[in-house]
Amino acid sequence: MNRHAILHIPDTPYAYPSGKDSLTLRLRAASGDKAEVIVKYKDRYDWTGKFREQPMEHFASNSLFEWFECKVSLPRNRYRYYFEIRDHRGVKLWLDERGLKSDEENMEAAAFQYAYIGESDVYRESDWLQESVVYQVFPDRFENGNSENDPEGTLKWGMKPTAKNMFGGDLKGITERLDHIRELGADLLYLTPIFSSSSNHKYNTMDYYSVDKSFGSMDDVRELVEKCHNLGIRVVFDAVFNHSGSDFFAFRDILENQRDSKYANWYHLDGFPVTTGKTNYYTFADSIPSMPKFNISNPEVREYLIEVGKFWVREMGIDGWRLDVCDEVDHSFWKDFRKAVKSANPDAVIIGEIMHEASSFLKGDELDSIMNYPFKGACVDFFAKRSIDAEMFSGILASSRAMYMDQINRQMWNLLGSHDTKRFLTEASEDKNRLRLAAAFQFLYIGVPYIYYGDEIGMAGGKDPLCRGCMVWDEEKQDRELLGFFRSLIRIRKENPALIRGDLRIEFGKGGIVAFSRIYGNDRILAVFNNSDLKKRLRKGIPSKVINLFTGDTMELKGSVVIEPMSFLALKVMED
Ligand code: ARE
Ligand code: CA
Repeated sequence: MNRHAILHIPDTPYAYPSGKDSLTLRLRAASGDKAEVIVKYKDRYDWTGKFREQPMEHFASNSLFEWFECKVSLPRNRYRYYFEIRDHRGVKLWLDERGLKSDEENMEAAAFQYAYIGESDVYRESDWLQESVVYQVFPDRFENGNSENDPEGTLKWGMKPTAKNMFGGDLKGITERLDHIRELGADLLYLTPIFSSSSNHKYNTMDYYSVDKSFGSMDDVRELVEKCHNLGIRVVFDAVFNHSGSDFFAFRDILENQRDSKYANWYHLDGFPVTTGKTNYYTFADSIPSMPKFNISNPEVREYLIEVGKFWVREMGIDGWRLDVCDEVDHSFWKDFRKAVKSANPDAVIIGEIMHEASSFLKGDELDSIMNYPFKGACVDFFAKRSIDAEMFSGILASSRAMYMDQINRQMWNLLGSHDTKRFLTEASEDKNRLRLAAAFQFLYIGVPYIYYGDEIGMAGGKDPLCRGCMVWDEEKQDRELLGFFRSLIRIRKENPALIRGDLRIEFGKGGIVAFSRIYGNDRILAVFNNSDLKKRLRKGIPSKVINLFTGDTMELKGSVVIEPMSFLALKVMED
């Protein structure tokens, strides 16, 4: 047995409450050991009774590790537990607080302890978030619903986007086009920033309390949110709290009053005189003069931004925030922010923009989810570029799942692209089969599927700013078949709770084939993807009778299933 690989920590994500009455436990071992693991547990104050036993299930694996998981439950929710690990050669070891042991003697003393599950510490997952399908809109490029508010120099709809040009898109436009989103079936509208700001993307906020006049008025915001809610669509806005615009009142005051400014401590200044020319202050990325970074450790700044966070939730009824550059802002701020937003609306959700591993933000007391860029990266490399194989692909996703609580895995915003990346179709050299396969994967996998406006009708576009083209509304120029395909994906997801709430079990990951099951109670859906140019036959984990969720056909399978090149199957298991 590879002892070095064995890991358990009595803390998230290796031990965490799955509800107020149950504890989820995980253990990591070496994947080559094909281990079997049993958890033995009892009440921490039970000195004489026997330990109960529960086998752990295989949960995820990559080329190095395999993770096991199970849920245990006891009346008083105070646990003492240890693990019995057996490898495929029959070697047995026991793991407790002191490490690995080769006998099972005197296990009371040094067993792990999870002393108590405090109800208020239990992470409250968001059912509605898990059920959602996200649709991201970049407001300047979706629809121009009111030409009277167009900014100076507005270009003709559909011209080539550059870093600075504007196309007159606005909130009225989005409101007018909600039927497109509704008919598609998406029901969580995420807008990149809409507050007053000089740029086309509006990530340099000038005023957090007003909507940019080229996007509309506060009444337009109210109308949009209300219409969305009437249609069953929730709305998430973008909060840019890492930095402000250089024309935000506090920074302007510094530029004017320098040392005497009462806002000097609102930013990270290198010295005086502060100038936007030399950018002698900390900015977003490197020396972007229009984006001075806030000193969020300053209580005044905190209070200001937290009020902003509450205001739009409480007064304008938005359903949550997407937090820009989330990983460059203090954890303690997000903890306070979470409390404030949830006090304004306990159902509001908080999504971080973190492009990498984010477990330190996702323990339950800061974010509810992130934009899952590692998922996007894996899908681009596997489906679009074919630069990684099926083993690597499923390994990347497995290590990611192992980092987060199950509740969080069900809430991840699984995107294929955004306003910051090349569009998926462009990554895939405009091969729509690759996009279809990746989209099907996205909708059958665990987590919240996410559509970047226009991907559903076949828009292409290179890296920022080319990925921010004007939405194509001329039906003749839209790929209507692709749109139909996206609609079916959404419908199938909505009709099958296993796809939303089900656990994920990987069945196979080799030779261009990835197969997994989504399991929810007695329901199982088997999803198989053939990302190769050869017809393949899968024999592992094949049930005897299934319904194809796309065609509605019942199929009797005799121990194997054939998958055409570059295609997938979504099969509801009728008989195993
Ligand atoms: C401009 C250029 C970009 C350049 C960027 C940074 O156009 O090509 O990458 O500057 O130098 C907004 C605008 C952008 C504009 C930027 C600055 O939308 O068009 O980009 O302002 O004027 C990192 C951060 C991540 C951030 C990206 C852009 O970690 O938080 O960079 N994303 C958010 C928004 C953006 C927004 C801002 C932040 C600023 O979603 O739209 O930009 O408010 C690797 C790294 C990532 C890195 C990424 C950059 O993957 O691992 O950490 O993300 O590259 O693409
Ligand atoms: Ca307009």
